Amino acid sequence: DVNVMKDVTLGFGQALDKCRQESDLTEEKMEEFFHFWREDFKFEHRELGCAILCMSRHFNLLTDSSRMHHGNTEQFIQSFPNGEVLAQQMVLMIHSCEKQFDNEEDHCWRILHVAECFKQACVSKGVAPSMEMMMTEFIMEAE
Ligand code: M21
Repeated sequence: DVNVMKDVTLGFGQALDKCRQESDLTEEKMEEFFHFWREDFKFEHRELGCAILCMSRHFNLLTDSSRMHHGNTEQFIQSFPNGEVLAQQMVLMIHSCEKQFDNEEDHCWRILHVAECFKQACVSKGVAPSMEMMMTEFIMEAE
């Protein structure tokens, strides 16, 4: 559900600062990670793919070939409140997106395409959190 997705996004987003430098993702390209859910967000910067790669590594969510580690990813999602309601579905959605872009050899570009595909899947299934929700929670957490 949308609330779980909101929490997972904010949790995953905690690694953004750590990953900015090595991915060259400037604040101009993405201010905060939750902007991912903006309706008009453009998946055009390879740096964002590199940042998601770095963030995923930070949480140990990738295999040696930089594909999603299913078990660790499921556990990561389950570590959030009610995460178990979404864990399997998210892993399946990401995996089906991965399969569509498996021929892309550049990890950063591939992960950027997978991320965009995953977002579209979330929107169609009605599990994408609204920007209003994301911003409210983000501000509350900062206070
Ligand atoms: C729900 C929170 C954040 C979403 C982030 C991006 C998800 C993109 C998944 C990329 C997984 C990388 C797979 C590598 O083949």
